[in-house]
Order: sequence, then C-alpha cells, then structure tokens
Amino acid sequence: MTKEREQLNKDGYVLLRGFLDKNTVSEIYREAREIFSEQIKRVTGRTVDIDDRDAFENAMFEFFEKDFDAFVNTGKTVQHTFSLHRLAVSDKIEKVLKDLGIEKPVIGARPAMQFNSRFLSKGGSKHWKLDAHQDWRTGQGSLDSTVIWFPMVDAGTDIGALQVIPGSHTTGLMEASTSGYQGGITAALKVEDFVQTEFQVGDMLVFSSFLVHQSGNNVTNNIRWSVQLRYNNLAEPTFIERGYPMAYLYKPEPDLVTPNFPTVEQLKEVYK
Ligand SMILES: O=C(O)CCC(=O)C(=O)O
Repeated sequence: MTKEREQLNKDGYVLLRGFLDKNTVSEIYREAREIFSEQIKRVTGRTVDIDDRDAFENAMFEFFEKDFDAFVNTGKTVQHTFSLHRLAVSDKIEKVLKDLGIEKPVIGARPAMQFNSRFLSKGGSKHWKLDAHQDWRTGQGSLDSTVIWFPMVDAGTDIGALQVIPGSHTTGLMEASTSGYQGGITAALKVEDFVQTEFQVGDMLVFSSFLVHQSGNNVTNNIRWSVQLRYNNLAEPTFIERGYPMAYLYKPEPDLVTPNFPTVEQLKEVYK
C-alpha cells in the first residue's frame, strides 16, 4: 500500500502537493471567469479584464447584487465546462483514485465549483460557506466514496481553505440538520479538532466522504475559487448490494424559464 493510501485510511484525507498540472487548473479557472464575464457585460454593461483579480471580482459582486438569478445560473453553468469535466474523468484522476483504493471509480455527482466570499451572500446569510458536514449524507454512495477538493488560487487560512477533522471518517454517519448543503452536523464538535488545510495552486486534497469538514472563514476581499469532484466505487460490496443508489436528483424545471420563448422566427434564424 502506498503511504498516501495509508494516510487516507488513517486520517481520512491526504493532501497531494503539486499533483495537478498548473495549466490544467488555470484553464478551468479561466473558462469559469470567461463565462462569468459574458454575463457581467450583459448585466453591468462593462467589459472586465478577467486577469485583473480585484477588478474582476468586484464586478462579480456587482453582478451578484444586480441579477441574483442570473448569477446563480451562471454559477451552475461554469460547473458544466469541458475543462472541468475533462479533468474529472482524466487518466490522471482515475489513476490516483485507483492507487488510493477506489478500485472501479464512477462519478458520484457532477463536478462542482465554489466561489466563497461573504460578498456573495444574501442579507448577511452564511450561504457562502458550508458548516461542518460529511459529504456521504448528500451522495449516499459507496462506503469508500471519495471527494477531491482543490482551490484554483493559492489558499490558506485567510481565504478560508477547507478545515477537516482528522480521523473523523471512521466515527460513523453523524446526525445532521439536512442532507443538502446548507445546515450541518448537529452534534457538538470541538473547534480545536479542526485542522486548517493550506494550498498552493496544484495541490489537491483527497478525502473520504465520511470525513467531517467545513469551509474556512474567508476574511479577505477576494473570492476563494475551488473545485469539488466526487466519486463512488462500483466494486464496493454494499454499494452493489444497495443497487447503486443515486441520491443526487437532476431534474428539469416544470415551467418555461422564459415565457413565450422562442418565436418561430428566432428558430428560423438559427437554422437558416
Ligand atoms: O469549499 C468549501 O468551502 C466547502 C466544500 C465542501 O465542503 C463540499 O463540497 O463538500
């Protein structure tokens, strides 16, 4: 067994330093900002330089304030990019999962991205960060289901990188106020048990979906951009026995999002 696998089994997580190619990470980050910039232009009327971090992120905050629905939908759209999905199913990720004991990895949920900032929250809510939770409750997949987490910007304490409780993956599924992402573990957890993780771009955290973890506290004025990838193991006996449950619901809107759209003329224009 590799020492990384031993550490994952013992602590519930392993931080792989410099694992990801920086260009791969920056491509995912760039594509996400480009998509946001298109909507920023529509909503604010301004073209922002995606490489001017402060100016771009201030424009993100303005977009959030001016058109919340579009912001949420754009936030979902950036989770559907080719660059992100390419990484999620890449040979490199498949190999590391197998090396870590996930014999037959399969995607547990669509790749996700988070943009953590207190300026991206409504009315002082804490929706921009997640309370202590175990991802297994949301995915309910194989017992060895595994999460990959990495930031797309250098991330330490100040920008609120993830905090984890070492060894908590073997203490069982804890009571929680919800199986969704808002709300969290209801049992009293000790603040001092959490370990603050720190990352340079390229570092990647792999952890058991039973590991208790929470968002750090981003006290900076910048956004903490991060990615989460989730996998199950098709070969894990209880997952097979339970009939490969899929607890993530992915369903269409019951109503038209844009009433009376499209017109026949619009369609003819597209297919002329
Ligand atoms: O990125 C974060 O702050 C929290 C992410 C997380 O806990 C999760 O996706 O399960």
